Parts: sequence; structure tokens; C-alpha cells
Amino acid sequence: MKRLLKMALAGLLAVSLVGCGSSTDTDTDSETKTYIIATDTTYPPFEMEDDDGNLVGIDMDLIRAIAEDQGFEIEIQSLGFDAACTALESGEADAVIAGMTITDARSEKYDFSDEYYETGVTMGVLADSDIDSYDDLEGQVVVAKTSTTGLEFAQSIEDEYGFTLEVVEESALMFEKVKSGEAIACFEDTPVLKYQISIGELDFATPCGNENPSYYGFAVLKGENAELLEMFNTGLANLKESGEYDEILAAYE
Ligand code: ASN
Repeated sequence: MKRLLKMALAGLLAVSLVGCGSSTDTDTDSETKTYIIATDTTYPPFEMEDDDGNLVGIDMDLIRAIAEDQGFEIEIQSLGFDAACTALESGEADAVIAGMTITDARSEKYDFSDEYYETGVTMGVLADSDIDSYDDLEGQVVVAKTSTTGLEFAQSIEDEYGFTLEVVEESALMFEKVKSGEAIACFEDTPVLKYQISIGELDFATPCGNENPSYYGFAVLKGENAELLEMFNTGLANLKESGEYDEILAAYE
């Protein structure tokens, strides 16, 4: 009998714990909406796993802080950049935050938030590479990641400098190709390369400087989720004002 009582109590406790887990800290939150946010896989310092397997990074910290500030819930899906865009376009995700550059072409399909980070594209080569200008790429294999502005830039100079372009799905794979010598150079976003060089993750050099200076934005499908976009912008402004935005950035310097 005692055992039965214990089991019933344990059951009650479990139900009440589930109840706590699915709500936030107020009583009136039964309406709290959960948005599905798609992101890239490993893309430091914007999205990456820490030692305990938690998703961290500037994008992750920002979207969580904005959701908290604006009172909505998020479910983050780490899909890869191209897959994140596909999920957005098919309605499987409500938004993308993925170190995603605001471009004119993308603005035809997506509505972007206010800019939240400065970026651009840079050529990365091994630190001891002889490549120090685009001219040196002639006859070589160069790698870039599918659907990115890095790929777009590489394509824009491919004929002029006579290199062969290989396209891969993930930044990590792109870097591996350069490390192994399968490719002589890669084109990636400047802050991504600079960060990984600065923490010693990549023994790379960036001899050619920043191309196409631009900004990252949070994207929703054009004409959809205006409410989410507005909450992002308001939350971002609040974080900037409170100093939390600077704190998040400083954590990844
Ligand atoms: N930085 C890329 C772009 O905007 C996206 C990414 O690789 N996560 O094209």
C-alpha cells in the first residue's frame, strides 16, 4: 500500500514538473508562442557546441536573450546553412539566424531584421602558404560552402583568376580541405576566419583583406512572421541599450 502511495506521489510530482517545464515563469503564459529557429552547424563564433554539448555562440546567445526579453519561446534547429534556408522556405522553420549576410538577392525572398554584426568575405589559406594574392590562384582548387556569400564572391572572380571551384556543405569541411591540401584556399566570412585564427583553431592567414563589407541579419520568410521580426528588432535594441549585446560579443573576442 505504501508503495502504491509512493508511486502515486511520484506520478503527481512528475506531472507537476512537466507542467513547470512547459511554461515560463508567469501564470499567464499559456499563450507563449514557440518559434522554430533554424541555424548553421558549427560556425564559430556564431553557432557552436561548448564542451558540454550546449549550443552557444553570438547568434545563439542573442536569440535566447531576445526571446527572453520579448517573452517568446524558441526551439533551435542546427541544420547547416543551406538546409536552414530550405527549412525557412518550406515553412518548417519560422526564422533563420546563422551568421547570414543581408544581401539584395536574399531580401527578395526574406525579410531581414536590423543589422546585428559587421561582416564580409575573406580568402583563407594555410599560414605558411605561398598564396598572397588572387593571381596566385591560377590553376588551383579553391573551396567554398554552398549557398553562401563566400561562394558567391569566389564565383564572381573564378574566371578572372582561373581557379577551379569546389563546393562543400559545411565550413568545417571546407577548412579540412585546405588543411589537407586538397584545396589551396577557401572563401569564408571574415569574422568566422578571424575568430578561429585568433583562438588557434585554424593555422590560417588571410592575405587579401575583407571583400563586400556587409552585415548579418535575422531572417523570416518575406511577408511572414512580421511579429517575430518586430520582436527581434525591439529585443535587439533593448539588449544594446542594457549593455547585454556588448557583453555577448565580448564573450567571443
Ligand atoms: N555567412 C554565410 C552567408 O551569409 C552563411 C553561413 O555560412 N552560415 O552566406
